[in-house]
Amino acid sequence: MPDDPAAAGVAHPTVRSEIDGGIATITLDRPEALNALTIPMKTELLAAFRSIARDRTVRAVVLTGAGRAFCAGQDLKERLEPDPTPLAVELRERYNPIIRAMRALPQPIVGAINGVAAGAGASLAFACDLRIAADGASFVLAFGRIGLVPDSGATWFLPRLVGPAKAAELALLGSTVSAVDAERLGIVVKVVAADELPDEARAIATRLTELAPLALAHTKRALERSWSVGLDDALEDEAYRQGIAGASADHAEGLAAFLDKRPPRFTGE
Ligand code: T3D
Repeated sequence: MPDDPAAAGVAHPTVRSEIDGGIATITLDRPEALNALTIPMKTELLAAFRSIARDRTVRAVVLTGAGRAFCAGQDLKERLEPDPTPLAVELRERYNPIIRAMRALPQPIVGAINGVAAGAGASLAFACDLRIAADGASFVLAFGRIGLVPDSGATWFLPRLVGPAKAAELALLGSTVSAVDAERLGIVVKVVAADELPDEARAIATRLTELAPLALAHTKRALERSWSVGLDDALEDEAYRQGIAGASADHAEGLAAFLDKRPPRFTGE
């Protein structure tokens, strides 16, 4: 599948990507199907993340959905079309590359969860670095209801977000988690009124744009790596990354700004 949506023959993009003020906003844009993921949409989403990864003007990303849902996961109607791709292949070739691209992205991703995040839509939300939710949003691991296993990273992210016991409950029972409960469980950092969500998400993203990009990228990687190593390795990993950050122009700028009592102007160098 080509990376370029135009090359993929996509007449009406289903993923919008706009860059403004160092923030890339990616909007899943099939509101009539609750932003359920089709093959072209997954191709466009992966292309959007890959493009942002190469764009040094982008300091933070907001991922959200158009209309009343964040994302209802796999488009189930597409699965009923003749000769669908086997599920394992679909995951390996289309879903997993998106999740890997999100986690490898140097820029932090703020999930602006505007409505229901179901199935792989919940996984997309979990793969963001931070999440903020509208008061009517919800999360549901709907996989079991259609005889499937949680995928696209759900079994990896969820225990890390909420702990093993709650993860087992949510994954096995497929219980719906309201926005308020998601905040209580630590899945989202904040719940806001729906009409305030875009501005609140942008405010968090703006704070991220004001920080040193290289340090943020290494912080993201160090946090992720910490889950698979012991304390000794984590200490060494921090020392390695701090060696890089400490030699950066941004660290020198941060020190100078502190002494001058002015805001730092980070460049990512
Ligand atoms: O390739 C592979 O399959 C492997 C990867 C799998 C990953 C997965 O994501 S598997 C899980 C797939 N997702 C689901 O099972 C969720 C299905 N949807 C729902 O359970 C509910 O729609 C929601 C809980 C998300 C929302 O419920 P509600 O009551 O607010 O809305 P609704 O009335 O059910 O849906 C509104 C419309 O969206 C409706 O269309 P219509 O009847 O008005 O024309 C509905 O069919 C459509 N829609 C909702 N989800 C999907 C969908 N259309 C296609 N695919 C969907 N996933």
